[in-house]
Amino acid sequence: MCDEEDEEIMKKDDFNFEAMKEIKKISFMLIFLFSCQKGKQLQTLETVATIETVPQIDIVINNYCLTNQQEKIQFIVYNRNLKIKRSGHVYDSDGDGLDDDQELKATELGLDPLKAYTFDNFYDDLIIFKSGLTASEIPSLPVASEVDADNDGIPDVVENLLGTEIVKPDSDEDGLPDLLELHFGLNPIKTFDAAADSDADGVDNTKEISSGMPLSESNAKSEFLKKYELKITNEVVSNNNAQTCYKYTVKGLALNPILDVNKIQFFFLHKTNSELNYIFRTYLLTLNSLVKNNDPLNNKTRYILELDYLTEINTP
Ligand SMILES: [Ca+2]
Ligand SMILES: [Ca+2]
Ligand SMILES: [Ca+2]
Ligand SMILES: [Ca+2]
Repeated sequence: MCDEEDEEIMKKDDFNFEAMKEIKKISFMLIFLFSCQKGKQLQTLETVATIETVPQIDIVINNYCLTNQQEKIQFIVYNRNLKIKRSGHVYDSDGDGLDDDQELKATELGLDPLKAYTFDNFYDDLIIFKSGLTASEIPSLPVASEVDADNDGIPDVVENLLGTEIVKPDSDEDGLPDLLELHFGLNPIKTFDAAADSDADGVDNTKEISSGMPLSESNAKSEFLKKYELKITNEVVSNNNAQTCYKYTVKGLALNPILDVNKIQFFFLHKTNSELNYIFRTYLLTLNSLVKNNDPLNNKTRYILELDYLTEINTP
């Protein structure tokens, strides 16, 4: 499948890969169209599941505590192994930001949909895919290390290629960190797209991401999407002179049932005085260790998980 939505995202995804372009000047669009043509000849994984086959989880996060000098700004959670589209669920088995189908269609690269780093270097498959490089050119990439000065999940050498800043997790300061923008097909060095409404449905891109909705398919008139909209609430559970503690409740995060472990990405943003602080953690969710509640009304399984922010999330 090479749907219009994906083409649209790639057209918008035109940020600066100058360093890579110097290695080989190939436009992303051409590469993408080429891979789509190839994909038509391939057998693909069954990546779109029906609504009945995907379980959901409710997550409670306790002890998110801020001092008087700190201000709560933003909280986002998403499942790196699954995306929701109007047509159904799309799987990303290795959680690298490229759907299984996209990886299989990029036959010239030989990407492994079960491995985020097919080439065993520090360039994940998403970066390789977007670079426009061919497999034979990959060894010519600058030698990488895991040094990640701003601890945002993108090594310095990769940030240099992307044109993002190595000491700022949110290079364009629009409230969405670079890695999150990459995973959702936004541009990490242009501020306009966080507040833009790509699918013109009245919900801006930041709100779409934080409610689990697709950025480039209108939410309107879609019963399927309504069923999967995340409900996130927070309440103050203690408040004294030194700090305020919150409890976050996330209702209805969709899970990939094919995998034993789902990569859940948490992103907390607060301000200390005027400076933004990002906490960005991947939580590995093992499905068979979870409390399971049946939801006979909706004929599906609902999982429940309670986490402590201080000990289970806010640790490297
Ligand atoms: Ca993938
Ligand atoms: Ca970094
Ligand atoms: Ca940003
Ligand atoms: Ca929208």
